[in-house]
Amino acid sequence: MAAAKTSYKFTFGPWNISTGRDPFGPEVRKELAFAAKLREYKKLGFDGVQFHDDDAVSPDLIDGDPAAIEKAATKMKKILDGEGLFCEFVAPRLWEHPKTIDGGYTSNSVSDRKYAIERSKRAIDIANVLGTKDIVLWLAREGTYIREAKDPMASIGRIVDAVNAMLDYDKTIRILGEMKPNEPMDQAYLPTPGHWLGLTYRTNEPSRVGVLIESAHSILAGLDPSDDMAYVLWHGKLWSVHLNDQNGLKYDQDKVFGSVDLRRAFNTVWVLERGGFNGCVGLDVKAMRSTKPGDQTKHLSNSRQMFLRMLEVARSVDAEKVEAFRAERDYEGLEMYVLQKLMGK
Ligand code: XUL
Ligand code: MN
Repeated sequence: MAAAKTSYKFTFGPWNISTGRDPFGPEVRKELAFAAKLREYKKLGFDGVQFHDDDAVSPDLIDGDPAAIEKAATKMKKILDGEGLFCEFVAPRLWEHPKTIDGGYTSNSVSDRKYAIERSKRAIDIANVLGTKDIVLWLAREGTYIREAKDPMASIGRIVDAVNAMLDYDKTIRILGEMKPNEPMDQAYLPTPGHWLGLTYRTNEPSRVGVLIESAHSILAGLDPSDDMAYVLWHGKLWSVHLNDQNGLKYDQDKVFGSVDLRRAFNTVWVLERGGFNGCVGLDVKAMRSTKPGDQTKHLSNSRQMFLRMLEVARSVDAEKVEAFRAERDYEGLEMYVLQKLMGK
């Protein structure tokens, strides 16, 4: 077991301060200016920012001249430096552009697949300017609404080809897959961290391909986030997490970490701590739609507070006691020990 960390670094993305727009209704809060969002980070106790490519560089520039992209990214880097923040990762947004309507890397259109790879290379350029080596791939539209729509074997090969193209383009970047079983697609390719993990070993440089696990995504797949995290930690490939919570198998809710299931949150923190997790603690959480503008960042500070509180609980667990319960096969006793801890005893 790796030594416990003394401190964790906290991150979130600008999309985590949102207007409340959902598929059924418009904005209920005004969009906060990007610079104003960045000013919130330190106040809320956060250290770093997660970017989509077009969060860092205006969407109008993203398909244009690479020199203009670099210039815009340089400006963003200065703003980050001014706020004392670092960039954790850059993720190419391959799910909103008309050329990604049928997926990016797995689109049936040759020219659209080419667009997805070119755009991913630009995301790497942006990451280099922002001073991070981590590229996150959420494979949002890499899947189908009906199984016959794409060749499922060719699609997996195309994802590997895209990852290899990125690894070749820059010999220092790392690629982290953030898998999700559904939404926006009915059926996603590589729906779980385990699926992605298997694929990492078939890329040209497995040591540079790892995993970001989001709690809600594991829950949506009917899996326990801490088991997914433990599995990937064992492989030395858990390089980031998106912690949040989720009420059952519904749409991706991005609720405050620990707000639905305290025991699941405890297990998550216990595994991260005992497994020597070394990445940032990302909190991919959303405010409730009914939240008033003045409260629109509370879900972020609350999630961070929940993590830190759970860390205290996890650190107060007596490992020898746990071993004694295990040795006696007294799982009822162990369960009560954990429940008492969660109730503050
Ligand atoms: C989607 C999701 C994204 C990624 C970044 O469910 O979690 O916010 O984290 O692209
Ligand atoms: Mn996420």
